[in-house]
Amino acid sequence: MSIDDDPVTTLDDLKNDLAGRHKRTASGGASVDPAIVDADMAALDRDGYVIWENLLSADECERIREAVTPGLEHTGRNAFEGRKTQRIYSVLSRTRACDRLADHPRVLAVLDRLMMANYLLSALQAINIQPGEAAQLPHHDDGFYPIPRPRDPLAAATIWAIDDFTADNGATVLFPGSHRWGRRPPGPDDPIKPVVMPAGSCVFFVGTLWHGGGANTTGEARLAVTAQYCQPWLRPMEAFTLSISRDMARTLSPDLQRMIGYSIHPPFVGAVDGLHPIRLLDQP
Ligand SMILES: O=C(O)CCC(=O)C(=O)O
Repeated sequence: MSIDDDPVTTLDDLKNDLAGRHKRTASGGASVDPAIVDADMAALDRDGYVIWENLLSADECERIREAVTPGLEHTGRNAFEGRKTQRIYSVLSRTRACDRLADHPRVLAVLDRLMMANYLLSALQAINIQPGEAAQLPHHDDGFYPIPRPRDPLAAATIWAIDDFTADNGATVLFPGSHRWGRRPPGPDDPIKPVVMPAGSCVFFVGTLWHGGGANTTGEARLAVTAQYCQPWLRPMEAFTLSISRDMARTLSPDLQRMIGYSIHPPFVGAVDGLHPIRLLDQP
């Protein structure tokens, strides 16, 4: 190659996708009608969240419940995790039952616009809020990245209702519009919205939106699965490249492979030995 053909002639060229064999490919979000994504983006810009009802069938919810229920053993260790809330971390390394939630086209279509290319899966967890649980501490999910607000979101979250979410069984509580706030936390006069939605629905919100699990004053538990995502240059909450073996990674969808770290944030964030990490999955 002559110097004239060199793909890098200025430092700005390093921001491009320089991968040879493993160029960036479209995500599953490309299958969603752009007009639908426009409406979702408008809602996110205005409110900080959008609710999609009935994306999963009753059978799909049942399969997820069957897959995660045996792992619901421990209650939380503090008021944030919830003393009467059971959580399963690293769901991706335990079952394939929630994969289609984590790489759902409707979710990816919005992430494709909200985040930089090759955004990452930051967490995949099941959350079962048991009877008697108090409301969770309000928080915003990208609050542990020490970059002052107001700012664009560094992350985004989905919460999938596996049980119906009702106003008194622990439905997630949102503070609409709080994604635009500066440093202040919610106060008693701020309007709140319990995300009442039928099982199989999903609420998507940006990482700057204040929210929390609701109090469960009913006699039944409320099961949900949450998938969270972050910019490709941030450290995800859950270290999936450590919890997922290469053999398991080979069985994942290309979207999930990319989102657990078999991808590059140009020019070299995430590289292995100077090369694209997906090459590891071609090796025995
Ligand atoms: O379970 C919920 O509804 C919300 C949980 C949550 O926001 C969290 O644990 O970060």
